[in-house]
Amino acid sequence: DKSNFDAIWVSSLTESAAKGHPDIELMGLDSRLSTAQQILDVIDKPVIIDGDTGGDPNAFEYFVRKAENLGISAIVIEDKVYPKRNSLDEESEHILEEPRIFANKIRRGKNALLTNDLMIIARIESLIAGKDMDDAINRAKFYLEAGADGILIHSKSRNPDEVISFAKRYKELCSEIGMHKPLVCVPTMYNHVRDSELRNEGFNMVIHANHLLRASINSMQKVCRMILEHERSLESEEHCASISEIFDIVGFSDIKNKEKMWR
Ligand code: SPV
Ligand code: MG
Repeated sequence: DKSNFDAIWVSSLTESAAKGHPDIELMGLDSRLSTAQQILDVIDKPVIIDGDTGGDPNAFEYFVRKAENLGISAIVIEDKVYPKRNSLDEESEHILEEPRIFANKIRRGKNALLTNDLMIIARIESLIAGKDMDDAINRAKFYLEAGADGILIHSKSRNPDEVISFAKRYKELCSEIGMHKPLVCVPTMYNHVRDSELRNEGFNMVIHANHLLRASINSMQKVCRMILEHERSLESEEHCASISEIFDIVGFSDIKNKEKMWR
């Protein structure tokens, strides 16, 4: 469907950046939950939360219960050691968690849930941390057997070859263990590949993780500069949404129509 997205990704990078913080697990998962709740209050799409490392297994149990209560559809946690660094940073050292320890966190999370309504998706950072494909596939096996509802394979390569070869091996693994769970990717770096191509390679979900925040930063900076330069806002108007567009988006126009109808 080219007219609309299917779900909302509550990204750690963009949630932190929107509040002026680096993406190093400073904000805490309660902040992520509160942002997700604000979104769920006004949007009727499934919400997927970026749960970073998920914290320790005890914290993770509380986190999944709170997310379940809010009506969140899925949580993604990544198999790095707290506090993680953003995966796209070339300079950071990305330290992976032991597969068995991370698998246990997933198991604890799944067991803490009261319903089957919240998916826990395990995000594999092997390729981010410079490990090989065998490491990534081995982890996928551990996590699926621990009850993960899906696998996200992340990559910061400019070329999609590594995620595509993971997808092939993942398909074989799923047949081998008799579990066919969704496969997810985040093509921020290999952004020339189309969603339909990724679907053909076996991906079930594609997350465009940060483009709305990046687009708004560009516009906000441009408009700030224009207002300062011209000492007025006239010139910046064409880069701004109109006030009536805001009224439409937030439902005010709808309220006015209803009030007219019932007056
Ligand atoms: C995010 O959007 O916060 C993500 C994806 O986790 S990435 O920034 O690529 O790590
Ligand atoms: Mg993140």
